Amino acid sequence: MIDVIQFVKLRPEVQAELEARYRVHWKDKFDAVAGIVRAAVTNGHSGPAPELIDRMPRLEIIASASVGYDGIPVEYARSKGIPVTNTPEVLNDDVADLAIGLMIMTARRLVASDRYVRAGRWPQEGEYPLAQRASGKRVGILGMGRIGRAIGRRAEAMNNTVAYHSRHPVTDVAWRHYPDLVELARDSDFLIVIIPSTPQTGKIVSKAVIEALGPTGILVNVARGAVVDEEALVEALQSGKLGGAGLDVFVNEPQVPQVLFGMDNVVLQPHVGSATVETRRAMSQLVLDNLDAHFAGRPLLTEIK
Ligand code: 8YV
Repeated sequence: MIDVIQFVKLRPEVQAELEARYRVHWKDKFDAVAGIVRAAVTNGHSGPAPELIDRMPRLEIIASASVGYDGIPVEYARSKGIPVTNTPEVLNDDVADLAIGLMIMTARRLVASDRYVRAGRWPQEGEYPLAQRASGKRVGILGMGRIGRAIGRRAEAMNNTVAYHSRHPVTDVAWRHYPDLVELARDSDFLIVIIPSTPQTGKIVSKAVIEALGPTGILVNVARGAVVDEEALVEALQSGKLGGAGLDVFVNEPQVPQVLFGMDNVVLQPHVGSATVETRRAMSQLVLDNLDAHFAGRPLLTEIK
């Protein structure tokens, strides 16, 4: 049997299949099994770091249950001849749903108004203050990959005008491309962030971008905390320079800036973009399928190039 080390668990039904076909070891036994493992199962934020890769001389493949791979040293692994796979496509709809959900929830103040009902304030205080529309507006998307396209289609179905910023215009969408992110933010009511976290995209949503979005603008981040200047974001929300924010991701997860907890114009989620049983099952299955393909000598299904 082929030895596999797991840095994260898969969904139970896929985990059972993995255990039926491979000899599985957990990361807490790393020292004992580093010399024999030929595959590592991980996700976008759980490594293994280069030092650990160096300590696994027989490692042939790293399979990640995530689309993002900012926490995996992909180039380092590849330089050692170890391919890395991720799970693109299968989570597009879930992440796009959450992005649009956050856009609506933040604009319409759905979480704050839910709290209003639960606190028994409706009969006492009457009508809840008016919110903002989430349709018929201008939606800017930062990042126009697979998930960006799925978000754009949904935003458009709500009669929003869609525009986007990415390094290069993409040829298969008709939406307007903005070469300048500040300009896109200035021309948007909502800015939805779905760009990979890389050294180049760190804090790409800067103070200038946030302030260009402005006092009635809403920022939605379903990418990674690191791509937003979180300090500038908090400050802009406190001072009213930004209208609101719907956030699924943070710089220092699971820590969230506590000052956001009291803000009714902010909706917070615990990094759940892909967190449905259907999608997590599909992600797990793709991890297993990549391992199976590799050890059967077939081409990998979703290798990160
Ligand atoms: C989860 C994600 O964080 O796919 C990604 O990049 O951010 C998420 O799906 C996670 O990796 C699930 O294990």
